Amino acid sequence: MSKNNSTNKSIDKEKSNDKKRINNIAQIKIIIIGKTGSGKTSFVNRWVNNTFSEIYKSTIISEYSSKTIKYKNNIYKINLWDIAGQDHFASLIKAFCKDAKGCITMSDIMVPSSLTDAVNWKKNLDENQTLPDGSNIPNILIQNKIDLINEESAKENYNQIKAFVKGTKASKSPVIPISAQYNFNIEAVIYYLCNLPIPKRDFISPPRFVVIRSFDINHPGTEPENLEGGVAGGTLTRGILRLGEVVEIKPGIISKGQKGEHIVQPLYSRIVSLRTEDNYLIYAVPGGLIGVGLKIDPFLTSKDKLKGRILGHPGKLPDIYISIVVKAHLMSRYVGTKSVDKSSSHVGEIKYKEVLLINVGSISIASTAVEISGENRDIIKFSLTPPVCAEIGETVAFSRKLGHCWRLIGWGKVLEGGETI
Ligand SMILES: Nc1nc2c(ncn2[C@@H]2O[C@H](COP(=O)(O)OP(=O)(O)OP(=O)(O)O)[C@@H](O)[C@H]2O)c(=O)[nH]1
Ligand SMILES: [Mg+2]
Repeated sequence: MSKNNSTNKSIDKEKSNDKKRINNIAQIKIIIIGKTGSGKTSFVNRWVNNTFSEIYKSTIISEYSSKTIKYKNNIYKINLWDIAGQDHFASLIKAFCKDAKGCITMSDIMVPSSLTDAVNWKKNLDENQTLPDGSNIPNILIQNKIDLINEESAKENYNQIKAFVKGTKASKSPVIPISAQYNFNIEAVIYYLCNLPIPKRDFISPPRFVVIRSFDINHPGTEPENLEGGVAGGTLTRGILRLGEVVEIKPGIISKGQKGEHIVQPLYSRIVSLRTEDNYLIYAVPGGLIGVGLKIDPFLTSKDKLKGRILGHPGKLPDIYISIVVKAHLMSRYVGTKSVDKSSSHVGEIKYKEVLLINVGSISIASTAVEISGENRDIIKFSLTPPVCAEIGETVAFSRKLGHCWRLIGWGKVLEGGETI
C-alpha cells in the first residue's frame, strides 16, 4: 500500500471517529427573552447552579451559561443565552439568536403587560432569525413567579394566556407555569427543550468563527517570556476548528491612511488552545461559546479589540466591504415603544443620507444610506464605518436612533458587496 493511501485511510478513520464523538453530545442553543424583571436570570441560576436571589440585578446585554444533562440515554449540552430585558437591548437580539434552536419567552404572572412584551420579543426574534428551513424558532412561553398566587388564580391566568395568544403565531407555544424561587416545574421546561428537533450542523464547510469578545489573559507585570497569546471568544457557526491549525482573522487590524481612507492589515495565527468554559478541546464544532487561544500579540485581542471579526481558514473568508447593498424589510411599528409617543410609533422609510446602526454578525456599526432604489425603494446601499467582513445573503438588522436609544426598525439580506478593501 502506498504511503498516500494509508495517510488517506487514517484521515478517514479520524473523521469518522470525530463524527461519532461529535454526535454523542447534542448541543442545544436556547435564547431567553422577555420583559425586564420577569425572572430570566433567576430561571437560569436556579437550573444551572440551583441558587436563587431576591436581590434584583438587571442583566446588561446578555449572559451565557450551560449545563450538560442526560435524558433518555442521550447527552445534551444546553447553552442558554439570557438576553437583557430592557427595551434598549431589543436591537441586540440579532447578534445572539444566530443558530438558536429554541427560545424561552418569560413573563411575570404578576405583571399582565409582561405577556404582551413576551409576544413582542418573540416577534422581534422571528423577524431576525429562522431555523435553516425558514420556519420560526420553536418557543416556550413561561409564566414565572406562580408562588405569588394561589392555584385557582394560576389556572385562570393559564386560560387567559391561551385565549390571549389564540390566533397568533404564539398559539403553538406550550405555556409552562414555573417558580424560579421555589424550583417548581423547571425540569419540565428542560425536558421540553431536549425534545426539540436537533438542527443539522454543518461540519463540512470551511469553518466560520464569529468573534464576540477578545481578551488579554495575562496578569499585569507578567514577564515577556511567560506571556500567553491573545484569546478570541465567540461561536463557531459552521465547520470544525482544530488545535494547531493556522487561521486568518478578517478584517484584521483596521487603521486610517493619510487621506482618511481605511487600511486593513490581515491577521494570521496558529490555534494554540481551544476551550469551552469547562473543557479543553482538540477540535471545536458549531454550538456553544468557545475560547480560541492564538499566538498573536495579546495587545491585539485586549479590551474586545477583535469583536465582530470573523476567524477561519486562510483565504476562505468572505470579502471586506466598505459598502453593502441590502434588500430591506421594515417593521410597521417600533419594538419596545414604551418610551415612544404612540402617534410616532410608525416606522417611516429609510431616507437618503440617513445614519442607521447596522448589526452584521456580532458587531453594530454606523452606516449611511447612500443610494436608494427599487420599485418599493427597498434596495439600499449603505456605506460602512468601519469596514466589515460580510457574506452575500447574510441577514443584517437596522436600528434608528430615537431619543437616546437605538430602536430596531427592520432587517435585510445582503444582495451584493460594494467596494472591497
Ligand atoms: N416571587 C418570585 N420572585 C422571583 C421569581 N423569579 C425571579 N424573581 C424575582 O424577580 C426579580 C427579577 O428577576 P431577574 O431574574 O433578575 O429578572 P430578569 O428577567 O433577568 O431581568 P432583566 O435582567 O432586567 O431582563 C428578582 O428580584 C428575583 O428575585 C419567582 O419565581 N418568584
Ligand atoms: Mg436578567
